[in-house]
Amino acid sequence: MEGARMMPVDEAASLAMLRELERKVLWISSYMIHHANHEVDRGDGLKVGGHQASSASLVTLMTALYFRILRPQDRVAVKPHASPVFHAIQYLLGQQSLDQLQNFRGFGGTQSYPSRTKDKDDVDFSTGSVGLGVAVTGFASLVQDYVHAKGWSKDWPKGRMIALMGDAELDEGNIHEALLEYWKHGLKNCWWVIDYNRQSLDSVVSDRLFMKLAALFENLGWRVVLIKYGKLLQRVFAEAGGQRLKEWIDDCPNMLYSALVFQGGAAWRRQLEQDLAIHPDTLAIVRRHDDTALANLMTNLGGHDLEAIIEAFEGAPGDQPVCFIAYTIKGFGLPFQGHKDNHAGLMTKAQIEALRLREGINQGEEWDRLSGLRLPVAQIEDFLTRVPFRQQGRRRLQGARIALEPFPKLEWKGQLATQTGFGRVLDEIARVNGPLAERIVTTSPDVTVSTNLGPWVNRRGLFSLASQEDLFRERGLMSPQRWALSPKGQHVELGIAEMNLFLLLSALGLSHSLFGERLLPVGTLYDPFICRGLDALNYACYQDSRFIVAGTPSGLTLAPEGGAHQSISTPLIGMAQDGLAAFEPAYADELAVIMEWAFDYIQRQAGEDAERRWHRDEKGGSVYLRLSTRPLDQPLRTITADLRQGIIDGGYWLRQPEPAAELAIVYCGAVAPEAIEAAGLLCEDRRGVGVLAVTSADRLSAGWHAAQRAREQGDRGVRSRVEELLCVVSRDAALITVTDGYPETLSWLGGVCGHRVRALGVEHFGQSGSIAEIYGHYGLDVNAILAAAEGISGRPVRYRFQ
Ligand SMILES: Cc1ncc(C[n+]2csc(CCOP(=O)(O)OP(=O)(O)O)c2C)c(N)n1
Ligand SMILES: [Mg+2]
Repeated sequence: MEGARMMPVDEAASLAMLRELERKVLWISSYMIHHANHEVDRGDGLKVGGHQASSASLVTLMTALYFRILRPQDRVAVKPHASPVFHAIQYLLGQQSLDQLQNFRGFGGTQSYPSRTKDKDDVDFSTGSVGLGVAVTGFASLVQDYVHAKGWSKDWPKGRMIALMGDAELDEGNIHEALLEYWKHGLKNCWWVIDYNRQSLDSVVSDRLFMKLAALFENLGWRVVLIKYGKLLQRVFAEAGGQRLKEWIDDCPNMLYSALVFQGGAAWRRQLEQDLAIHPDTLAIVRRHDDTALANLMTNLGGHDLEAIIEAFEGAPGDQPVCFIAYTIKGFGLPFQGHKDNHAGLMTKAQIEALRLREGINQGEEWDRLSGLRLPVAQIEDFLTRVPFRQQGRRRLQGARIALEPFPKLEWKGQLATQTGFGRVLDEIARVNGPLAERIVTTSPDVTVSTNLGPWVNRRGLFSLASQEDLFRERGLMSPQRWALSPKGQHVELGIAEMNLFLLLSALGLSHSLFGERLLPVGTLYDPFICRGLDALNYACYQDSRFIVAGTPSGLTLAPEGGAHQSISTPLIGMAQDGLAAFEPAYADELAVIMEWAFDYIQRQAGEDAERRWHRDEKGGSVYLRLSTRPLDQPLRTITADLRQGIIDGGYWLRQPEPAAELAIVYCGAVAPEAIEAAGLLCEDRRGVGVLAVTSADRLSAGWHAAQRAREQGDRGVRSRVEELLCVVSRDAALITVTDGYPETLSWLGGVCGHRVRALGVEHFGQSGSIAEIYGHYGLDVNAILAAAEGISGRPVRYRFQ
């Protein structure tokens, strides 16, 4: 019989210790939240919240994991609202400071949601936007497989990538997209532990739907482990009449169960007496328990029972991803447990006092790491120092910098599109086959060939843990694509889901930190679909993941391929996205310069204080290249050091304006020919019209803002690139800006030195046709530029068509 089995002494002692720690974690996390809301005067009288109920839900599971199950190589994404639990555990392990706890949700303190970049302790994956932290774990596991398949990461064993997730997170579509992708790649070392409290933010989660989700996991190769009942209940179920009680619980609607949890022992008794009146054996069980014991029994769900949890974790298979569905009670152990509206609930002062007394914590000892624990301090400390998870201290690894030399020097002749240039640079890197080529990993959501990654893939192969020859090739059938799959391959082909692209990039771009091996990830997608994956892109940047992403083709230049896919807003996304340097070159030689710089930039690492310097370049980041399929005549020129710097800083004069010129044309990207031709025509009746090539509106504007800030802080000599560029334009002159994107990408240039501006760009989209037709239709052609010149100067222009 279950209950009669004797437990080894060590195991019993370990469980007793964990039970004490569980109480302590609940106390500290609750007190952290309470303190932030009641004790800290933030001057604005606002409560900062803290999601006590949501936090309490995971206390037992996290106690079992962190103090017993986890190893240093395991990486965890902790549910956003369990942040206090995570930090409390770190504190007990001696890896978090008291002042950080006391400043929960405050400026510079522990973050509301675990954050790799802002928290000072050891957060593996940021969470916050629900679904993303969960899904990144599976991709991290695939990256781990990749790194090990290459024979790297020898000093760091494979770990489990774990998500501690809310049940409502399964409503997010990105989770389901990820599950399909994992299946294709043979995911293994991944655990998703679902905090199945059957509550979301607003309401109660549907139980019947959830069991369908469990079937979905199984269908996709996961082992599903239910952690449904605790040991108390399991023992009672084995007694006479116990099965009836189990049936009663299984049939109990979530709403009723939640209400009874909230109401407590007497309510349980009333309900059970009524429902089980004709089952004397079962009633006897109920009557044997007093109100407190009855409430304990009836809320003894698996997710709050250390023994049941440990049994499940320790018995999990090693060769499959595992989904644990842990039944829990939102707010367990707190006064609002089970209440359907408890998500944002905060404990009152009286309630926290009652909790303090219940946990045996003396006044004034609220923050003591070990106060209120009923085991000898030395024994607890000894246990804590031996917790396997903490044996490596802070687990932030570093990957050595990858040398870029020799970076290919290509000659660019004739007509070329930037997308073609992009493919050629990668192809040449692959051909040269140096350390750079070895560390690049490419990926694309089903647009590998159409974004020009084909030549790279032909040379480097597709990644898969299992080898598979290219059948077409084996049979001698003609195809430009050689798509053999093997563990040596360096391209990860994804299905069409841009969320997955950015989540995979996010994981690849953290490989140095998670696995100690630096990768240089390059992803491609059609530019408009950046919006489809935007939250995951933002998430990747927030985690300080490092990668290059090429959005191509972009803008109206997609012309005949489909009006629906013309991207307009992406240049603004590139500018506004923190952690992402955006470029939109017109020519292949510019792109080559940018790519070389980008492979260095994504590897830079500087401390947070570097942020305070006026230019943040030393800090590094990710890079976005907005490219086009429009072939342009390439300039025949040598890239001088000055030109190189201009391209990187975001712009240079293609043709310097004469001092008295009344006009300059500023262009960005594939509209270069229109800008140049219009300038040529305008020069017939206007003196020395300048042409400014913008390769990065993002970096020009960032540099400008930074320089202004630096000057305001006393660094008066600082001048940004864009200020240097525009100061040569007479103050009376006007700027005509033109770009194949939203006009405000460049219109701000007028603010730099006070020039009048006419900003041309795309405000409407959707027609397909030739580029000439579409540029004409939407006002981006030569004639539109001439019309703008006429409009802004008030004088007719000779060559303008009416
Ligand atoms: C993408 C996104 N949408 C909405 C929210 C706001 N939000 C925060 S938690 C939450 C629901 C949480 O439910 P669950 O995942 O079950 O966690 P629990 O608190 O019940 O453990 C919502 C809607 C969010 N953080 N991210
Ligand atoms: Mg929930």
